Amino acid sequence: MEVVATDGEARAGVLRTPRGEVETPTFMPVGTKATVKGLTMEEVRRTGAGIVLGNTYHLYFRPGVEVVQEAGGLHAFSGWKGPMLTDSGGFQVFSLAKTRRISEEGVAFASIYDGSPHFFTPELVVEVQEALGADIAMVLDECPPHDADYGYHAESLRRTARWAERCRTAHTREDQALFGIVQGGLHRELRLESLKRTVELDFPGYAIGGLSVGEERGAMLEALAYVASGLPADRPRYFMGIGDPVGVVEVIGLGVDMFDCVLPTRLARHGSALTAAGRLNLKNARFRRDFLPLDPECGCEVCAEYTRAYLAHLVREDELLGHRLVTFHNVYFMEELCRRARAAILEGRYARWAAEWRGRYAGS
Ligand code: PRF
Ligand code: ZN
Repeated sequence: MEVVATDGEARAGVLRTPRGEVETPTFMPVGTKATVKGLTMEEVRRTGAGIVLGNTYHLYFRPGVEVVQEAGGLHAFSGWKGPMLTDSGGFQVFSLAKTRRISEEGVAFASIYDGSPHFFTPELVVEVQEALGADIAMVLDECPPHDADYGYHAESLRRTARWAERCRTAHTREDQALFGIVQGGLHRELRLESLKRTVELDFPGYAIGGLSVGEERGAMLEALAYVASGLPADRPRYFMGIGDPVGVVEVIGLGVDMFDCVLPTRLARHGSALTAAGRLNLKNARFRRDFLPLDPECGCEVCAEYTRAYLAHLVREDELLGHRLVTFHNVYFMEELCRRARAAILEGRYARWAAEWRGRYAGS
């Protein structure tokens, strides 16, 4: 990772991977099941996205690692030619399973697909991610509820650090970068302990996990600020799971380079469009005869061709095309937001740009 410019804590950089370079800050659209729901990979590319995320958890169950491997890896299987990142599956085990049993060895849980019992260890999730073949893989971590007690967070972050070390030992692919994940909840000393232990393992990149999980924004930003300031400046910083435009502008201001979230694509499927003036719920009656583009300031191909009235009609009728077009626009919107943030950082006007941007964006 090359940091090209800084402005306050914000960074503009270039992330180098075996499958090409990505300008940062960058929003990674989520392709949980090796598809960004509704879009072809060629369309994803046209949104300006540079790197796409996949999920070990889901791909492990369906279609299964062997199928992806036989296809020649996640890139060949999905048709995405640029860089890819896979999350380790830890977060999905903790967020999706009704019950799970954590031990030093790993985590036991039931599959969301058929209830069958499974056991993820640091070694297994590394092996699976090596087989999937993304350019960036993540260590197995535990993301406890933010309001778990102090003792639990302490125990958990130490186990996550030991798992991180086991992941690093198990990791063999030289054409794949393995990122560490900082946990520790919202307690300053625990965050700093997790930071120290994770950085000691000397990963080529670091994620900040366990945030944006229901805690207050102020507490989230405070925790992010002291983690980010302690991470090595020459390594990429990935904030896991933030995708609301206001939050994104805030975390970029604190030095985040990469982030992902299902929000922009999920909102699209529910008929909500992201615009410079805030979110539009296309199911609202006021759009039935609104012949403006979704966002008059947007340069995307959907805004060039279609009106709010048409898209509102498709969304109301639950037409496939409606979901597809709004998804395209929303992902483009996030990538454009990143490009503008980057330009502002390069020109040393990030704080001013962010305040102006926030002033025009209604709600969150
Ligand atoms: N860990 C992992 N993936 C994640 C998270 C985490 O803490 C989050 C939390 N916002 C989203 N995705 N491995
Ligand atoms: Zn658009």
